[in-house]
Amino acid sequence: MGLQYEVRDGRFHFRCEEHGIFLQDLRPAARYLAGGRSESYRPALPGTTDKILCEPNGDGLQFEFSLAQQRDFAVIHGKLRNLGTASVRMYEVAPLWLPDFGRVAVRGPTREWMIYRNGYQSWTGTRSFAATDIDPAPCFSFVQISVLDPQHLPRQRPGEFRSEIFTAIQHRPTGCTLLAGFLDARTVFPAIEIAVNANHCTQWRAAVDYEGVRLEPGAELILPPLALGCGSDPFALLCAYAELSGQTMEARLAAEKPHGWCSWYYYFTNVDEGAVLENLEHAQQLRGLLRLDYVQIDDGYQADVGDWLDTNSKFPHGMQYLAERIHRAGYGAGIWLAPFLARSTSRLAREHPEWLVKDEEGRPVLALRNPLWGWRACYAVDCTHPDVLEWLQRTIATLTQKWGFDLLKLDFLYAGALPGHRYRKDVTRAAALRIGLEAIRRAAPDTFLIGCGCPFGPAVGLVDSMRIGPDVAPYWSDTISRVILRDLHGVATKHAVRNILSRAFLHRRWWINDPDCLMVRTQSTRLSEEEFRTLATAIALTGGSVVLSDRLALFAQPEVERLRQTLELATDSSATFVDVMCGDFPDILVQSSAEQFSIAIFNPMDTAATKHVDLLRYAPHARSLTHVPEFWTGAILPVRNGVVELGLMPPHSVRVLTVPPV
Ligand code: 9PG
Repeated sequence: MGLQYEVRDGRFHFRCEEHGIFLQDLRPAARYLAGGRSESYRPALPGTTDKILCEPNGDGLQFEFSLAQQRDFAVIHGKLRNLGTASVRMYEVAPLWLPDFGRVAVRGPTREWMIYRNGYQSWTGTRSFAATDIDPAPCFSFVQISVLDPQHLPRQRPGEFRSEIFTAIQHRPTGCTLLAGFLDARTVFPAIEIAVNANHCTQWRAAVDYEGVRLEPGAELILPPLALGCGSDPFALLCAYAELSGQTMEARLAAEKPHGWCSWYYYFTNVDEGAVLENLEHAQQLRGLLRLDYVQIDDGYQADVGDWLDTNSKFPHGMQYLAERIHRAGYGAGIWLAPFLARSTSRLAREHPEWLVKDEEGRPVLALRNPLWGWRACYAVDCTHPDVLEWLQRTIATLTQKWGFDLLKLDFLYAGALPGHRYRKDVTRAAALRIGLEAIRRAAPDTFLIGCGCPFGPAVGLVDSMRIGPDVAPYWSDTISRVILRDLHGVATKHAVRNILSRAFLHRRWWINDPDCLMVRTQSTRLSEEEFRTLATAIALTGGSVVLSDRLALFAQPEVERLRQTLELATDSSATFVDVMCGDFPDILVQSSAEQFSIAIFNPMDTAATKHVDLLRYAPHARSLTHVPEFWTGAILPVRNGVVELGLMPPHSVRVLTVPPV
């Protein structure tokens, strides 16, 4: 039984007695500018649930809602109409907003709650927080722009959260969970904003930012539908929500996920033609082991950031030559670019300053300072400029149709949605990004597109795959990731693994999840054996692509063995359960398919910990087992009263128990 809903006393009420979930006395709200006046419209609702037509206000704004049951969710569909005679500029529009006297509660006191906070883009650390925690932002604003939405930085006060597109709140002791999520985020950035006191939410706003877009007389805004659901398995709720929203947004789901090789995590910007050819040659030796679908050249070939068709001197024969060589070796050819970034020194930025997103003073907006590119300012490309769209299509058509690349890794896409002034004034930042991505898709209808550094909604239905976490690195964490990135956001294997787990349910529902690369090397890395296994387990058991990023010439027995084991564990299906609500880092994952049933237990902590797992809780079908094997070590562990003792688990380690499939 799902949430019951009614409209009473002019307000929305949702409740589920079974799970102790109440959303009481909520109202819709809109903020807008009319003739320079800042106004709000927060009407009472008439008492029906199928066509809720609100009283228009003095400026002629009118909300219309309908409530419907869609699968296990109660869904609010809404429209905002301008019946007035003057155009208004819309800012925040919330189908559900909590006035002072309302209440949103989940079973018990908020100190027993966990709140899932989804991040803005691929690299934003995503985890659940205790309701009294602080959601931390990186230290410097030039770092913040590369992982957060500069328009909506976290408030960094205890108990205040903004979760992009969707959220879940769980009463931890009973498991009772409320899920709230918008079903369509393709052209807007919707979010759920929450603040709590001891017993319930004092703020609860499911809102869409229209950023001042005009609503002309007679026109209407269709709000993205908002789904509310409840249950006691938050991961199952998130899966069901991802399924429904993925269908609403017409997600693109490739039949098969490709495996590949990527130059970045061994060569970084030092990649050259010789390195690509060398790896191409050594890739042949992996043939019996790994179905390698593509070889992808990452950052480092371009003359400058923005000038994607000009190659630097490390690639003397140009990129078409390399694409041909890759094809001749029997692989698909992949190439990286950051289509919405231009470095100040690039031909693009110098010849077309009018193509850049501008600030109030007309200066180009800063999009990135990257130490690997010499710290020089990179600017954001204005995807709403008609000449930019033409340039984009020409560039993409050259890379794919002329040069023959079959796969594009589209990076730093957040730049396309940075706040600022654009050529078109009638579109949101999200819509601007989507316009750019649409142009790319038009120019390359059959190319496998991977989004990276990308706000999620605008890419659904356009990319085939999406990076769902920060970059891996040949280390677990470092001072920068711990201090500046607050142990949460940006580059670090720890941060990558956290997001691979916390966003696992999006796989094959919004796209193919890209967990980032696997490094199997045993040299030139600070990752320990345990840390390697943790990364490999997270990648293998969440179903995403396996992409190697090592120098293949250095592969010896240990590397081959690591790869063989990882592939033995790898699956194509989304995880069946991840304890995403347990706090900083999910520590249990279950993968159940026709071929395998695996339970992974993580110790993400910096200290060793004694752990056990209640096998029957996760694998009730394994009742008769007296022993289970641990996948990585081959150790056989006894099952006593349904419990497996894992002993002292070292820091950053994992144990994978494999039981027969259901
Ligand atoms: C290439 C890399 C790889 C990698 C991407 C992305 O803030 N920064 O300076 C920053 C630099 C690199 C980065 C992310 C952020 O990584 O995720 O796989 O393609 O670009 O430059």
